[in-house]
Amino acid sequence: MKPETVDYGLYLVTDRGLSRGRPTIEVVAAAVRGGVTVVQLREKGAETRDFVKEALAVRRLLEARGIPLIVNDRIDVALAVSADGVHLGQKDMPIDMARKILGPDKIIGISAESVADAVAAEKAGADYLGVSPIYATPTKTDTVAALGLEGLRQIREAVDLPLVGIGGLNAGNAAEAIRHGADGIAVVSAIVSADDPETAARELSRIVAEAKVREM
Ligand code: TZP
Ligand code: MG
Repeated sequence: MKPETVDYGLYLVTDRGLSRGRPTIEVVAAAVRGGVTVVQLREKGAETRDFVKEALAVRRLLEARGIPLIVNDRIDVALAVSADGVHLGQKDMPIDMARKILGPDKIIGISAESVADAVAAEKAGADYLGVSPIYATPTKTDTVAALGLEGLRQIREAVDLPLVGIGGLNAGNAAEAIRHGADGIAVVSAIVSADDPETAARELSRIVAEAKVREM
């Protein structure tokens, strides 16, 4: 999938520990039925063997539906399973090195925690940015202070790259993130921990689509 054709509207980030005992492949399948447009596999504690097995299964599921698979951190895993790209944080592999390894056609997403991060990532050739964190969240506590909607707005004004907001986003605040310049919202718990991930994804997808229409 060409990086420039991606719809970032509803970006699912997995977390098996928050999925209430449901296998990630099942949560992803439900989220896909509900309308997620990108899936990032984020398996912090997983053994490599488990991670590649799961990534292959998820890739098969997504490939058939034209939904891009992004792998968190692990460039090796992304290449091994022919994922569409990787998502890298500020302490992960630098973009220029990642690009050298991955080549021009893979998607490289970068977590931007400030305007300076965003500008640097754009200059270095990132394909999209995760603006992180919009709100404080128990899902990830080793973050900088929440950027808030104003922080998102400032990053929107500083770069042209697609932006996905992440951190504490849910059905109650997704629309305001879109209104403050996000092209999409990235969520973990709002989908993976939901009673019904399919219904949760469908609702978020509708909210994002409606907020985008109002932006146009
Ligand atoms: N990066 C910044 S915040 C975050 C990540 C992976 C976690 C977001 O989780 P949630 O449950 O959607 O708040
Ligand atoms: Mg990382």
